[in-house]
Amino acid sequence: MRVLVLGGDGYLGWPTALHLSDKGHEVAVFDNFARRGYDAELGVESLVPIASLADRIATWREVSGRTITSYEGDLLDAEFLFAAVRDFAPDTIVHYAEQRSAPYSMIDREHAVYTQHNNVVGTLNLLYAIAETDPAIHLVKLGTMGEYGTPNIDIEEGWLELEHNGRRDRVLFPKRPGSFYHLTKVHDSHNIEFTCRAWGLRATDLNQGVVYGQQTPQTALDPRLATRFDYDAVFGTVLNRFVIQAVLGQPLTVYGQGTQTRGLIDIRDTVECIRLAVEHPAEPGEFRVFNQMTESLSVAGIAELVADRFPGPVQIEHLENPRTEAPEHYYNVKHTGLVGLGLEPHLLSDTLIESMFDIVGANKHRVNPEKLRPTVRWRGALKA
Ligand code: NAD
Ligand code: USQ
Repeated sequence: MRVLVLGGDGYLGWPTALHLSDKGHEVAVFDNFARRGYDAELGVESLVPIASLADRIATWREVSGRTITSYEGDLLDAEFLFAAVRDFAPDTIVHYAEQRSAPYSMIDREHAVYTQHNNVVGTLNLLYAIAETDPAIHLVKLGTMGEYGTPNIDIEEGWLELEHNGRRDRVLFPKRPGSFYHLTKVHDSHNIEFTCRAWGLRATDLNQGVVYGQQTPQTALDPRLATRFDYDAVFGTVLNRFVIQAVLGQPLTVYGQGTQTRGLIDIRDTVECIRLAVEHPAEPGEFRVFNQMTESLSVAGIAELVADRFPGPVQIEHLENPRTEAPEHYYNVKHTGLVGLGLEPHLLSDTLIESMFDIVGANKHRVNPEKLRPTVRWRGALKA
């Protein structure tokens, strides 16, 4: 298949492009390098050095003999986007190209507006590009488990069968997201579902949990193929951050009591889920939703697991939670759709955590320890 990966220079987009190329698909990546720009803005860098997109692509060609096409541009530039879609003529578009940090979206009004504009308008441009170029293109869109929040009922895969006053209907599962970033994913889901209904587009919305890990079999082939590894309090995600903090001898920063529970997934399963969705497309007019996570863990549980595996003393520190989130809540998520397509999950293992300790150990001199403590407060956004 011909697959265009939007956000193909990012943490997940690059390993996905390699995985799909490795499996024999014709792959192109599209990116505006906004993510490298946030690093410059925040004064941080990926813990693991990352090559330029051109060097990554040249290395992949050297290592595998396979070609990846690249389009350097912005989803907000509709003319460029339409031209790229026409030029590459994909069967599938995998859409990762959004501002993905909840804290970044909560810095102040400018960052909230940037995030909503970038994500929602970018996706809307894409829906028009698909509809006007070739409505048969299958859109595989990255959503997030955080769209649902933490409701006091079981979380279904996108849709809910409902009985109300004696009548039944199938409705989109109610959403209660926890940041302006997570809200963009809800807005996207509604826009995408509408275009499936109104224009007959076909889409798979993947509500993904927090990703951990940094290597896939393809990125491990050459250091120039490495994907990014974020440690800072704005872009670093919880398990990756705790592993890095343990190696640095810094306390693991558990927000509140750590009783919040989240869905998680190994980066190797992320790229495989995308392959499965690509190779088993939604039907024309179908808005299909999968919950892309493999297990649920509490934040305190993740900290204990990392501390337990680390071969040295580790301090766990409970900070006042900078976010607004439910400390105690019910969490029971259905996630059978991708397993039904053939996913064989890598559950969190000692081996994986230990391999991450090694990756961090080799690069720990690159960390700026001042960027580890959270500075963005959910109510702080009001002051700007
Ligand atoms: P990332 O920031 O590393 O990658 C996103 C890429 O998209 C970047 O390379 C960025 O430059 C590009 N981009 C952003 N806006 C763009 C625009 N307007 N035009 C062109 N390119 C643009 O993020 P990631 O961690 O790889 O996440 C990828 C996707 O997966 C995001 O949509 C995110 O919401 C979702 N997701 C991530 C996680 C996680 O734990 N990392 C979990 C669930 C869902
Ligand atoms: N947390 C801590 N200490 C830390 C960092 C985080 O206790 O040092 C807690 C947070 O309070 C939260 C949980 O860990 O309860 C997860 O936080 P996170 O920063 O790892 O994840 P989140 O902000 O939800 O965002 C990440 C990605 C985002 C993706 C989302 C999936 O950045 O792109 O959409 O995970 S989900 O959480 O399922 O919505």
